[in-house]
Amino acid sequence: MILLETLLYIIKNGKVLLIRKKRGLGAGYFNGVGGKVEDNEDVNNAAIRECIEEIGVKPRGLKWMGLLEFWNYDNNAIESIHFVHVFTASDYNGEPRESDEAEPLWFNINEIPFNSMWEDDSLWLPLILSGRRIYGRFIFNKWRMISHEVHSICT
Ligand code: 6U4
Ligand code: NA
Ligand code: NA
Repeated sequence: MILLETLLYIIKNGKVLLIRKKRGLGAGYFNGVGGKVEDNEDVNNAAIRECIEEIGVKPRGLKWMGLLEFWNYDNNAIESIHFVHVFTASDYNGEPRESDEAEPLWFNINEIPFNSMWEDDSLWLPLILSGRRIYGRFIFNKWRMISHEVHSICT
């Protein structure tokens, strides 16, 4: 099963807005806002919609920053492959608010809570926050990362 998903990081005044995810995949972890791209929706609009749904703000100044692949195995069986398009946003309309999916919190760029995030995040999120576009591929077995690669995308 291949899944198409988004992640979005609002960066403003030297801080990045993360959510503590309250349910679904990665519940309990801090992450960007995001979720599954719907039928007849492009990835950009999905990133905007998920941000509105999860924290009630409309992001502005979106930039496409990368593609991540997560290959999830249960021993020899492949369970799911996630293609995740990552965006940053430089501003937003409205005020972040909690929803039943997510609690929004601001973090200094150099104080990201990697110990409470997906294992892969420390390998690529700093690159994106420093403005680099990336491609990454991460292999998980039973939700533990067993291998990884991250590349800068040339322009
Ligand atoms: P539903 O409840 O189906 O509407 P939805 O919010 O659309 O859920 P969900 O929560 O399954 O989708 O989305 C998964 C989210 O988790 C996406 O934003 C991508 C993100 N994600 C998945 N694996 C990840 C990983 N290894 N590292 C990471 N984010 C990951 O940083
Ligand atoms: Na979501
Ligand atoms: Na969704």
